[in-house]
Amino acid sequence: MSKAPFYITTPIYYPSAKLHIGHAYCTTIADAVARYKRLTGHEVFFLTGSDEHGQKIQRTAEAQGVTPIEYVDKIVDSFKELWRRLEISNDDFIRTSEPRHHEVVQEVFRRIQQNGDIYKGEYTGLYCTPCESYWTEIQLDENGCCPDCHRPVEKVSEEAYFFKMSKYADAVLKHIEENPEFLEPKSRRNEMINFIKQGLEDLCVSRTSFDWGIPVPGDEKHVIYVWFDALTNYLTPIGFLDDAERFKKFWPADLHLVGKEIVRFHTIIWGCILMALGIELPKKVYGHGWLVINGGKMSKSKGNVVDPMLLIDEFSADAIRYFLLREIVLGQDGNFNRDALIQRINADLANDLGNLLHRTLNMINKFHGGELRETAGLTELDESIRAEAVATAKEYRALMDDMKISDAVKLVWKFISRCNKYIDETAPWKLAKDSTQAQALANVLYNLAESLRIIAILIEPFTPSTARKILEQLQIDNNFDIIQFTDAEIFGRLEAGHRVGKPQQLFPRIEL
Ligand code: ME8
Repeated sequence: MSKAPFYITTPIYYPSAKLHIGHAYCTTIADAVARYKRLTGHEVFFLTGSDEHGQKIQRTAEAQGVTPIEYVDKIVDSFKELWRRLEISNDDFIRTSEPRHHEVVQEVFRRIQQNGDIYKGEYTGLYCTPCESYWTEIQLDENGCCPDCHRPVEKVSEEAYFFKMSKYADAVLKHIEENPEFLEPKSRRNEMINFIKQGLEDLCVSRTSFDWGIPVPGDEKHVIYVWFDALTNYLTPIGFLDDAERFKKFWPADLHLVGKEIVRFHTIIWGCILMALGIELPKKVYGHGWLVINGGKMSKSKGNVVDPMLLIDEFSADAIRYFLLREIVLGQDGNFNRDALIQRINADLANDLGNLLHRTLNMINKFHGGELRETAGLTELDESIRAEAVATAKEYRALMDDMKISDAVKLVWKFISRCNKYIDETAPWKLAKDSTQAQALANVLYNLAESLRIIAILIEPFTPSTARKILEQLQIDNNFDIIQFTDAEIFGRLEAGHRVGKPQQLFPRIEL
């Protein structure tokens, strides 16, 4: 059976500095979705990358006495290293400085220009260099600064190319209004509808004041506006220019996951570009919230950034992934707090999950020499834990399909707590002392091992390394290229006679 394709993207990150935990948040959510989709039998293409052009990068490189490409090469290596350590399962990494991307951007520009939707004119406007964004007078904040980053804007005047966004405004508005699933959550959708209703001006899509960018085809003193260049990255690796079949398979993208401040670019500007190209719009743009520290956005200029690499060194990638996915409700802002992180590690990972695994394997080893036995004559309690396992997998699927990721995490941990309670209720150490209870003991130990097998599959999108470790200790093949979500939907896959391994600690407790 051919697998349904699923194309998911993160934004491509600016290599203007090292990435912080806020960037890692975005990529971790995308990774959880990508892994879940693979588990449920999709052919996933998961893209992330780096957005390397623009005046800001050029200026930073100059200030450091290196060329832009020398500057970005080093930073992009650090992105890749972070994603490797965080176990991000991206299928490709697009760099906008790559020739494959230049070709696509120039072709997109050329096609729109040939249609008459890109024209030459004179631009006078207010530009925020750090955000690479043009603003109109009315959009500025109360101090006359950039409404996003609140830094001063510059008045620029130059010959430039314009993209006829105004021509597509109504069509994009209609698309947003008529397709509620196109832009989520709902709050973002209302913002964009209001934004378009205020009127869209044509967009300036070229600059002449610097040259670190992709040249306008046939007029090389202009470079293409960095957002026009960046958004087009989503078309580059799926065969837009060179593989029509592959392009048809993966486009329209199933999900562009982006931070809330760039929803405007991904729905309105990108929507207009795609319409001008005569290409379908992505199926969904999801605008997530920000990771904040004491209520303010984490940013380099505020000096409040948290380095994900150091957190991984200290607590492990899975602990960080768990915290981000569990603590922050997708679509809302969430607070990053070290004490809260440590509490989650201790309570949920070391205690609830770690103890369940440890106690289960310990008892199977101690009472049954590490072997699972045939079950028979189940009690109501035994039946209820089995029913709850199956119900958990079912509800989990519904939540994940609905992007309710933190709810899905909580649901699995509710089942983990239920399993721990089952141990307390059945008291296997007492059953082991009573020879008339041999079957009851076999039933409890089997149910626990089987529940852990299911838990391991359900947590793989969140904490992949922990999932593999649990299966390894249960001595079950832990190759997630083969394991499917359906393996978690059926209780009773483990065979009597199966031998489990010795327990090993999953998460050490952290002293506060
Ligand atoms: O915007 N919390 O790049 P970028 C949550 N190059 N998310 C955060 C965050 C925080 N504290 N800080 C940043 C760009 N992000 C463009 C994208 S796509 C064609 C071009 C998220 O490196 C932010 O919301 O500034 C955004 O989605 C992503 O990191 C990249 O930000």
